Amino acid sequence: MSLSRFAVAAMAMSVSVLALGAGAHDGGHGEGVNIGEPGSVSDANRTINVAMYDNYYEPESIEVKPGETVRFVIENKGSLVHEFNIGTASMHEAHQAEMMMMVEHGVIQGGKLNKEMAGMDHSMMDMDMGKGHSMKHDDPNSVLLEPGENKEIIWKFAEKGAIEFACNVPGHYQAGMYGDVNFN
Ligand SMILES: [Cu+2]
Repeated sequence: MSLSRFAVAAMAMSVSVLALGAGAHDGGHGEGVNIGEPGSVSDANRTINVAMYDNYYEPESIEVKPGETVRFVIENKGSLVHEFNIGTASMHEAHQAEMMMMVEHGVIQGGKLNKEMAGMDHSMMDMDMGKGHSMKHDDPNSVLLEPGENKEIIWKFAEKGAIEFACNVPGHYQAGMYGDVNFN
């Protein structure tokens, strides 16, 4: 998450969290938890297929080894736009504020994504979003899919940490659309 993205997310959060974020360089990683990093397909020995429905995942949780690189193939089998995002609970909470803005600006419209708007970099929305912010949904730890779409994420997990995969489309996390990453 870039600084500007973090700043915008933090604005929607409490003053105490804002103060914490200002002092913590790794604020975007959530209390120092290392969520891992984008991996190379050549290091991935395993594919995990994840199906997204309204509003849950199949499987409900996943098992990985510390340091393992996994190829995720994510498919949206629901009727709404859904996200697969690897992060800590606090990262997901911050991202939900951003997703709320994407809904308010019409980037996410129920079962459709306004891809033209989602790809805009510096737009008229800068007035609302803060200069330099964009509606781009391009974090490497996340995909946002329309019904019927599928995409891959190659992810290299770090050592153990409290990590979840989650959908941060407004209301979906609250409806239970998240699952644990268990390290074995
Ligand atoms: Cu969802």
